[in-house]
Amino acid sequence: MNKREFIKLTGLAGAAVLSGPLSSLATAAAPVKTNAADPKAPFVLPALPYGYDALEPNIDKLTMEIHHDKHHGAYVKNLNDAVNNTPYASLTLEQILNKVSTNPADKAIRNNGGGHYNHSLFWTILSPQKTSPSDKLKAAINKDFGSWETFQQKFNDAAKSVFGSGWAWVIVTKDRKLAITSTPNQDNPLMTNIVKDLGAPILALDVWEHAYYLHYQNKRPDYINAFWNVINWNEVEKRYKAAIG
Ligand code: MN3
Repeated sequence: MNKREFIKLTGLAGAAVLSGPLSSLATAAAPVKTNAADPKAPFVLPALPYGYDALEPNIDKLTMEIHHDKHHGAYVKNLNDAVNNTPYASLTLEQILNKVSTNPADKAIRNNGGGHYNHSLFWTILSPQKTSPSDKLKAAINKDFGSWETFQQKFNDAAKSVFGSGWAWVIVTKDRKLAITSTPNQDNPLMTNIVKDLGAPILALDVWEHAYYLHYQNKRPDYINAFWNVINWNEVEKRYKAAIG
């Protein structure tokens, strides 16, 4: 394997060529693989790193099947269609997020590029194995939020208060601090020209109804509580370390 192939596989390509204040933060971005063999479909749906039923009873099998295969699958297909024959076609996903704007002409790329990035990240920060945050991460949480309980409460409040569809995030800001934020729809904290609270995402929760409605119906708070049982803290830690450099 040559260096270029290695970079592509490990997802570092986008980060390496990004410029601007988020260039180093984007190193922590989800490793989104591209399929260079097919220039008409540069983006591919990543496989789930566990079985569809692996997160039961916290997240049910049917929700995972529809969410990954149909919803995420559609974001990938629509993103490929949207970038085709545009200047975006030659960019990595991280570069697209950095460039995309509120211009209505960017709408499909914004929604589907965000959708592809956000879900690629989301699958990796879930795990059927019980993990726990490291002492290092806990110390950073205590420093930036005061206590674990405050951190958890603030994250839950952010997730509950998204009106309609969107995401709650833990990010590392450019001054290397942890922060909690939320975004509507498929926007995310790497969209330099769109969102106010920018940073490297290390934890994310999808609060679109498609993420929980089959099992939890209108009870979003129950889904948020269950989410804490299936967080892959090893992955969160990896992203935290990459973000603080
Ligand atoms: Mn979703």
